[in-house]
Amino acid sequence: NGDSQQHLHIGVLAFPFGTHAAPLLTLVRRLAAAEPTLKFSFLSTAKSNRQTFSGAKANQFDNIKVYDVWDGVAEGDEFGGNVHGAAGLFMKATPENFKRGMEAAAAESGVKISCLLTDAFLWFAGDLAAEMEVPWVPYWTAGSCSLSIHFYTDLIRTTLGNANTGIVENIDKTLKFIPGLSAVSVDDLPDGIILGNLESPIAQMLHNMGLKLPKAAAVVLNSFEELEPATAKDLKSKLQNVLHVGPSILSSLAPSDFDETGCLLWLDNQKPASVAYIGFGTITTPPPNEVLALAETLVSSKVPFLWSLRDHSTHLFPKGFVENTVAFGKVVSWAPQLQVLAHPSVGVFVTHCGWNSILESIIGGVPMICRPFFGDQTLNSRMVQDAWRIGVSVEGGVFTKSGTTSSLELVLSQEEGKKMRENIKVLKQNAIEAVGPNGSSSENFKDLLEVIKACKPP
Ligand code: U2F
Repeated sequence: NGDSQQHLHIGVLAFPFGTHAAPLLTLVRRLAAAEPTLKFSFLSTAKSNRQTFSGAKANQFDNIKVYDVWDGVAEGDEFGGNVHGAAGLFMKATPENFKRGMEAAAAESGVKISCLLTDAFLWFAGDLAAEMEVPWVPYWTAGSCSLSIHFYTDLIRTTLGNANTGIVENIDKTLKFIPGLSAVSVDDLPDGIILGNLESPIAQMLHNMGLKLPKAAAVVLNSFEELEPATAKDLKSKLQNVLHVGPSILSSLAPSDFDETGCLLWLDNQKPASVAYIGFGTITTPPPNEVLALAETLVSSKVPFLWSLRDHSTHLFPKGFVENTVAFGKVVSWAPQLQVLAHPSVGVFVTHCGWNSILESIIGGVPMICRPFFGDQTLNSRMVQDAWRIGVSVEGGVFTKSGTTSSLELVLSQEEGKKMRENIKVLKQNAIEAVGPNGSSSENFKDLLEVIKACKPP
């Protein structure tokens, strides 16, 4: 009833690296708008909160309160390492930092937390929720294909690896014993599933997550069922309330990015489907030799391009690159990527295959050239090329001048590229329908709301 709903307080725990907190907030905004009586406390590190709520994205919801939690860096220290190091420190600070944050949130609002909605990476939240006697709802910010890999890690290890030696017996083996993953081979798996360091903090975190998922009251994904039907069906049969609610960005209540770098105006002056948009997400820059090879490819092929590259990496360009390509290219430190990919001038997306990038490419109807680096990206790239047929892995797997030239040619000018464009149009239509009235993602979103509203304060 309405009375008890006024007392529902949802603790939202974010993973503060890469593109994790933003999609979680997109989901929370939708929930907060759909049910204004629910109170949300959004907990992440100060740095992540600054980024997530910056500029046009400032918090405009009365029922969402933002709390900073400790990032694990000792006071007075300056952390100079990379994102993996920072994630390690942060994970060491959990769950104590979140516990303290939630205590503050509960004290300030005078309402006990009745549900934990967390990034699925934060596997300990399952135990924390049990301790607090409230349900746990993890949000996987990527696709079902990669979630399935973590759910089935033990099965993959026993089926494909030698349990005694840890040695993979046949590197060509595919994962056809897992629904929806017949196109995937051992080589496509993230480090730490069966190859690489099985004991790394990230590998352990994701393995633990896979083991805890059956405890979740619902498992929410930023994907849509029509994209990965076999995997979605399988996960639904194994876990409670598997809810694909994406592509979340199509129902986002946040305003669009400003076009501070003039990308859209520049694209207005290019020919339809002619431009290569190049971007590698928020964490990765390709190694120097590959940036060089990609730049040389653009110089010699004269393919019009828009390249989003953080300022600190432009020194990797060959000398005079920006000046020599000014007639047909543009380099920016940040692009309004969603709008760029939706622009009719863009013909191909050269991408690292981060999940958000893939969804945005599908929504834009743009085929991809994939150069994955870590985590789910290799697996995503395999799905793009062989399951959905909406892109190719860059010839040779890394950027070389000849391989990149032929991949660009293939997607932009050849029959195969046209076919990819047709395939992606179908997926785009499916995505739009999924979030539309009575669409699968819309219905799943309603179910999620019901799960959250049914949470009783302890
Ligand atoms: C991690 O992903 P990343 O942050 O590296 O990459 P994406 O998932 O592709 O998300 C990048 C987002 O940043 C936006 C872009 C995407 O929404 O539109 N962006 C932009 O607007 N302008 C730019 O110039 C550059 C980027 C991880 F590395 C991946 O493996 C995971 O799949 C992903 C999700 O869990 O998180």
